[in-house]
Amino acid sequence: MIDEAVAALAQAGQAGRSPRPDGRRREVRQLFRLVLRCVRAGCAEPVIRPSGQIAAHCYAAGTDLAEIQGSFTVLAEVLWRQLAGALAGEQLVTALGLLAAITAAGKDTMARTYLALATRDRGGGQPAQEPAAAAGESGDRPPGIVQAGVAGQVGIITLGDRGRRNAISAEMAAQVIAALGSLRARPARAVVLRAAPGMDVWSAGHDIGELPAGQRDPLGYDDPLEELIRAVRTFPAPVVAMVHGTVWGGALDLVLSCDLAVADETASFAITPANLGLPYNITGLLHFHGRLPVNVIKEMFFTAAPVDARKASQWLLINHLVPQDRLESFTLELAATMATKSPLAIAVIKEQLRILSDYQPIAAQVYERVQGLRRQAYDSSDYREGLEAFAQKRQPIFRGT
Ligand code: KGA
Repeated sequence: MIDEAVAALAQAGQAGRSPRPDGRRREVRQLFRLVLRCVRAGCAEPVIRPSGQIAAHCYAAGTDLAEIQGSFTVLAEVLWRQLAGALAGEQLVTALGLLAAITAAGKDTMARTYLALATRDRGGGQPAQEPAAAAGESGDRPPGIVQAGVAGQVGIITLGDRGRRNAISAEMAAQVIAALGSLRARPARAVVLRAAPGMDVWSAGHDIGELPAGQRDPLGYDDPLEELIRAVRTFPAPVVAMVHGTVWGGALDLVLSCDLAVADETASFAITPANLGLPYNITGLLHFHGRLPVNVIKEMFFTAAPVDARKASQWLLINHLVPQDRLESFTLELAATMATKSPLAIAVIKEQLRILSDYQPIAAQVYERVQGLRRQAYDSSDYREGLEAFAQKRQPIFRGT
């Protein structure tokens, strides 16, 4: 099997960092041992820490992230074929599900470690965090700005940066992505995303201080909030936004990217790029477009005004509006119900819906034209004014230039 994996890796051209065959064999053995440990344990947990170490080692060696993740994919494909040949029926489904969880957890951890190291080296100055710290599961670490816990088979991720009103910084995004990775490995069958109890802001949206000051796409593919939204949309189980308090800007994109949303009467929802002079990104607009009628989208984007919970319920921004004292129990019950259903069927249906709603054939010229229009806005003095006004705690004065 190891020979087959080595050959497959060579064929895929994904073993570039260790070109000698014995180097490849060592890597494959190392990954293979990890996978076997997980299979024996019946969960993906044992793959997490070593995957982080492998990623850190490769980062230091200058190896591309795609290359190390590619090794994992090739190994999983080889194992997949072996399992499919050796098992059948329910046993095969269980084994393949476990293999998928192991591969996903390994690749997730690698990506998170890489991201944390790259963020640190880009000038964040913070040491890279171990994934467990972000998931808050070790019990002996100081709590981060994000905590993760479990109730039965339901994972609960809590945004708890009270001082910054849960503004989504690169650090917060990385911690939520890490928590999702750890819940994926467990595996949790549903996840609730919430703000810490008592907060009256669910999230103040993108950390405005971390938006680029102009001449660069403010919401590019690698933006931390975009990465977080993708992590939620590709999480292989339902993610439920439980909303108490106000939701601002990109945080609304995050709520709409969750599979369901439940809110209480304190909730309100505002999408605010017009307050910043910021040209929202195409992917983000599509998230709104896939969920809401265009007149609602326009009113929300053009006024940037908060929509209260009652109206949000009428406009179908949320699935359920419940009394404040029922919010937690209602949301957990809903998540627990989904957790009893077939996880494979749910994961597949969620992925199909994501693929179908992301499918937007668009001509290259049209795409370039839209990007050109957006560039006019983020290169404008209005956008700089929007950022400066926020930093100076005053109303912006927009001139349309
Ligand atoms: N980014 C960075 N810092 C923020 C922040 C944000 N989005 N929101 C709040 N803060 C900081 C704020 O500067 C202050 O810092 C602290 O959090 C408490 O906020 O203590 P400091 O250093 O002064 P504040 O304003 O004192 O709290 P509040 O009076 O309770 O008011 C809470 C709200 C949420 C109403 C207020 O902070 C606010 O309006 N925040 C901005 C909301 C917003 O417009 N978000 C949109 C971000 O843009 C976005 O997501 C995108 C991509 N978009 O719109 O296109």
